[in-house]
Formats: sequence, structure tokens, C-alpha cells
Amino acid sequence: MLRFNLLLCFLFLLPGKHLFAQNQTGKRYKIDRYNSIYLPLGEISFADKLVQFKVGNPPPIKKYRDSTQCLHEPNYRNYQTPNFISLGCGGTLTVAFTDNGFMNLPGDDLYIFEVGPSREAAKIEISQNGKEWVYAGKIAGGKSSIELSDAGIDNETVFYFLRITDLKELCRSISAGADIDAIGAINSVIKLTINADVLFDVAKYNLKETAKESLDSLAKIIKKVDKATILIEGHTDSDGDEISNLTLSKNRSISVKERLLKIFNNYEGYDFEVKAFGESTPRFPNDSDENKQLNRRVEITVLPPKDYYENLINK
Ligand SMILES: [Ca+2]
Ligand SMILES: [Ca+2]
Repeated sequence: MLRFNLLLCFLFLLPGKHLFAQNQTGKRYKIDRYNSIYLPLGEISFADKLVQFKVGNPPPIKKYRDSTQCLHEPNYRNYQTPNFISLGCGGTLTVAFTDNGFMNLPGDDLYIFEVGPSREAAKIEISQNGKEWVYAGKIAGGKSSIELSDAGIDNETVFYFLRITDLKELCRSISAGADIDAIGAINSVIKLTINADVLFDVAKYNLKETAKESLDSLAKIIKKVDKATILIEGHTDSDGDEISNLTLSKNRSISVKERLLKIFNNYEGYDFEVKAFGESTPRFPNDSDENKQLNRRVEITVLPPKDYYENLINK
């Protein structure tokens, strides 16, 4: 046991370039006997919480009705082993992503691990908040990937909820309805927003002493992935003039980047991008102190690494 602890200490002391023993976040998952799909942010990319399951009619037999079987990484073995959930004819499954979100980025954005001998059709809808839903596409005839551009989804919104509705194509089998093993977001992201007041004094861009703690805990979340583009976006409220707000948000974003670089000890798996918005993109109207405080913020988005997209283009 002591030796094990010593080893752990040693791992933590390794210099930044070896923040991770090896790059391994991005993972390839089998989708059938011959094919696989690569998820650039790996394990976190899957839906991890069941929101609601409304079994269809007729329903599947009982052993195929365990709704938690659609969560986390895929683990389908064969049709006899109930490692998946059958929706039943017209059934609906709603899930949430808790340690990641997803968005429309280049290439396919979602992959539904629909399993079993027959590939049933299903409608996919997505939501930011679990209340308002937008149509995202359809899986049918063995096509299980979703390109959000095809449904006219913008490339800024981060979504956290997904709903699958069986389209009643195959209703008679013992596993009636679409059979879902896992729900993966190819274009997974981790979006973190910090209130600027936590990090900076009014009109200043050097980090407060107390900011370090917040950025340390933020860094821990980022470290769930070992290779990524980290986008840092600074925003202010509307007090003061536009140009100085733009400069302030830029300088603040750079301060955050520099601090993160230091925490990560210049680890080379992360590429940083900084964008300044000043007061141009408030989240709320700047009409109360409370709203202004919410508008003063730094948004950090962890995105799949650049080389993933370069490989997509070269394909
Ligand atoms: Ca997840
Ligand atoms: Ca896309």
C-alpha cells in the first residue's frame, strides 16, 4: 500500500509535459462487427442520466426495459444479453449529459448506438434546458449518426438533453421499438462559465488572489480530457465605454489563459484560443445590477482538439 501511495505522489510531481501518462481520452468504439467510430473526448461523451422513459405499445418483454442500460459507454454483446433498452413501439427516452454538453461542430455531431438484428427508425430531438426541444434528425436503416447542420442547428448553442422517439417501424418483436445501447456526442464540449467578479476587481485584469482557487478547480475539470482546444471568451457589462470594455475583456481572457498555462505547466496537449467580446454579447439586458453581474463573465469551452478536425478534412 505504501509503495502504491509513493507511486501516486511521484505521478503528481511529473512535469507538465507529462500531465497524463499517455494521450488516451479520445477513444474508438465498435459499432458493429467491422466498423467503429472515434469520439475525440472519449468516455465523457456519453449521456449519463436518465430523465424519463415512456415505454411504447406494444412494449418489449420485461428484460429489455431497464432504461439505465442506455447510459454511459456502449457495452452491447449480443441480442440475448439485455445491455440495451428497447423503447417499445412509439416509446420515448429522454436523457441528460451531465459532465459534458454537445454542439454543432464540423462533421457528424451525435452517434446513437442502436443495436440488435433490426435497425429501427427513431426521431432525435435536442434541448439546452430539457424544456424547449428542437428537431435534430432521424436515425434509420443502419444510419445512426446525426449531423446537426442538416437540421439547421447553429454552431454556438451547447445542448445538454436528448430525446429519442421510436417511429413505429417494427412493433412485433420481443424487443419492440428501437434498441439503444448508448448515446454518444461526437462533438462533445465542456462549457464552464465563471463570474468575472470572482476573478477580478472592478476594471482590473490582474487576477485576484482568491481567483486562483476557482481556476484550480476549473483546471481539474479540464483535466478530464488530455487533448483539447480550450476557448476562453471574455465578456463585460455595458458600464463604461465600448472600446475600453473590449480591451478589458481581452486582457482578462489573457490573464485566465496565462494562469491556466501555469497550472498545466505548459502541457502541450492543450491549445488555447482567446476571444474578447466586451459588452457586445450580454446574456441578459443590462438593466439591473444583478443582470450586469451575470453579464460580466469569462466563458471557457473545452472542445475536441484541432487535429481531430484536420483528420476529418483529410478523410
Ligand atoms: Ca457524459
Ligand atoms: Ca456538425
